[in-house]
Amino acid sequence: MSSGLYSTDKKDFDKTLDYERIKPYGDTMNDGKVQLSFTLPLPDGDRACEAAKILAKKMGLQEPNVAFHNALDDNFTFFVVYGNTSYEVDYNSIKVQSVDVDKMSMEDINTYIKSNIKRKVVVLGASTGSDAHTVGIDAIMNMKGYAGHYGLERYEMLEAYNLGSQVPNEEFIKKAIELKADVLLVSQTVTQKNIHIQNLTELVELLEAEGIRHKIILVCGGPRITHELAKELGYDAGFGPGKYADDVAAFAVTEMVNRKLL
Ligand code: B12
Repeated sequence: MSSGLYSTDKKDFDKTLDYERIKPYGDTMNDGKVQLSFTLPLPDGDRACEAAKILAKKMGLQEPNVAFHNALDDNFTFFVVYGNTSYEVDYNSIKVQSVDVDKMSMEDINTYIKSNIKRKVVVLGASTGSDAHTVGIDAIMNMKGYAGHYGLERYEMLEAYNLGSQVPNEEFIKKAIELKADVLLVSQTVTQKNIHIQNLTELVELLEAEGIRHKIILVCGGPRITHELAKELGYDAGFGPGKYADDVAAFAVTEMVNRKLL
């Protein structure tokens, strides 16, 4: 659990900075400048720009300016509006649940496995249920990696299998048993009508019914996944945007060692 509390010495770069009253930064500290983009189902023109400004004011933006507007077609216009927000946030009061593990590089993780687990770790990943999005799970698993982070297939001490998308939970578990997987990685992107919760919950229930949940490190990820949600649903961890193969691998291998799943 990290609270995000800031020590006062961090204020040294600007004396007017108050972590209990954080406002967006535009040109000067605390000016509250924000930029907002949206589309209105209106033809481009002066009246549409005025509509965009009125809407921005109703959203709490003071002195809104339409910085950019562009007709998408005859009936829709895209806007970028710039203005000052009247709101602020108490940063010191914010508490978030985050995965608590030291950063490790691919090399560190391989060395850690060699010293502590002394065999290859089997990792099985998929985008499950009806979810057809593969880019997230590929980012984590593919050899070539993503955003400068090699995927798990590249790790010398991991045996990584990516089943792709639309994998039914039953099939995923069958493969996990067949491969004697140590770590299961589930990707969920679509959240319409809470389908991700349904898919993720069903997987936990099926693993429990098979009597193997406690033997496995179970991790989910995706654009709307938080660590807090993952824990609530019975997962060991959850990872969202900005997290990569090394983050999940570091968590999985330390968790295996902590839980003595060797
Ligand atoms: C590409 C795309 C598609 C492609 C997918 C192709 C493919 N092979 O993957 C296609 C065209 C097939 C598609 C289809 C649909 N899509 Co789509 N799609 C997208 C799009 C544009 C990009 C998603 C993406 O690739 N992101 C890049 C990856 C790298 O990011 P990421 O998934 O977040 O992954 C990172 C982290 O989340 C994390 N992570 C992800 N998974 C995992 C797993 C683990 C274990 C870990 C540790 C970490 C992790 O690590 C990654 C790297 O940091 C998004 C919009 C957007 N710009 O985000 C919409 C979007 C996701 N799609 C959406 C929708 C609605 C659909 C459809 C339902 C549309 C329709 N009506 O048919 C269908 C659903 C089909 C289905 N059955 O699933 C919505 C989802 C809304 C919602 N919240 O539910 C979005 C947000 C678009 C929108 N604004 O409406 N889509």
